[in-house]
Amino acid sequence: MSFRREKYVPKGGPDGGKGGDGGDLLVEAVTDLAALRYFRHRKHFEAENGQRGLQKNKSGEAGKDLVLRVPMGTVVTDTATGETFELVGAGDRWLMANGGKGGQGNTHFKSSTNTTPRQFERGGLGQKRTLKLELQLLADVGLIGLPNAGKSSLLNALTRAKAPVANYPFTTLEPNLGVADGRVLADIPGLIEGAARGKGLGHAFLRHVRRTKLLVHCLSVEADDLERDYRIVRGELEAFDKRLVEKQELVVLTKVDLVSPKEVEAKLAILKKLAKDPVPSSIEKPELLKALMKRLMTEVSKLSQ
Ligand SMILES: Nc1nc2c(ncn2[C@@H]2O[C@H](COP(=O)(O)OP(=O)(O)O)[C@@H](O)[C@H]2O)c(=O)[nH]1
Ligand SMILES: [Mg+2]
Repeated sequence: MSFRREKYVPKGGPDGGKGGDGGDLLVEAVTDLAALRYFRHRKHFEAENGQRGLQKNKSGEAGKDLVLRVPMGTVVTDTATGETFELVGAGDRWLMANGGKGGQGNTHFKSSTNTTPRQFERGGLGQKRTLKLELQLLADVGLIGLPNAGKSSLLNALTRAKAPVANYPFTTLEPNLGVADGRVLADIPGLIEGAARGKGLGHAFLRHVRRTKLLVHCLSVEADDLERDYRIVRGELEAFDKRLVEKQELVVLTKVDLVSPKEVEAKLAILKKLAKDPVPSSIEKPELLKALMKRLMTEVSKLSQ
């Protein structure tokens, strides 16, 4: 509430402006798959308040919206209503909570019968919500294969992931993730790799390949018996869940820089008997990586339709 104060005018008219609206709170999906780390310690988030209405009938400034950035694949659940919001692709946005509306200043209440209104409106309260953020991996491509096949290296080479790489059979229980061309690639610890580590893996594994469209089966040129290795992994998949072997599979011959072109051809010939169009690859050969990437994207696009 405010009245004009001017020289020589004993009592000016009302000039209290409208209060600014409060900012809204939104969630937006980003490609940084580790973005949920920001929510580990901070639990309360508020968009900016609107500014007070001003004299001279000036409106207060609106509060800034707050955009919470979450990894693509995050499912937001309203814990009170159970309503869910899926953020599938980067850039997807949902309005989660409306900011309060700014209140009218006393100018608004001026009329011929009420020339000096003392009324004004209080600003509305913003919406409050309790939300649960959960990352449900939406890997488009899952890298599978025996330990040491070069899965993690390939993931790192194709994306900006930093999956641990070792020259001995080695695994982490959680899959490593990376994004390439807006597609999520997951280096999935093999069932065999995890079997020795006991329980827990099965569940994590299934959860992560649930939405996978394409399985990239990595086989190293170092393998003594490619056919045997191929069948071991296929067997494990099938034993785990029959639906997994029905997924589209792309066979990749890895580490081809380690052997002669002649040997690469011989090994590809073996793989051709097992799968359609096996692809040679090496993290040392950018041209092969490029071709592989192209092939991956073509296959995934086909499967997305
Ligand atoms: N020369 C060569 N070595 C590779 C290549 N890819 C992976 N490696 C090596 O193979 C070993 C196993 O790789 P890693 O990615 O950890 O295999 P994973 O167990 O299937 O994840 C590591 O020593 C890597 O450095 C490649 O294209 N060329
Ligand atoms: Mg690995």
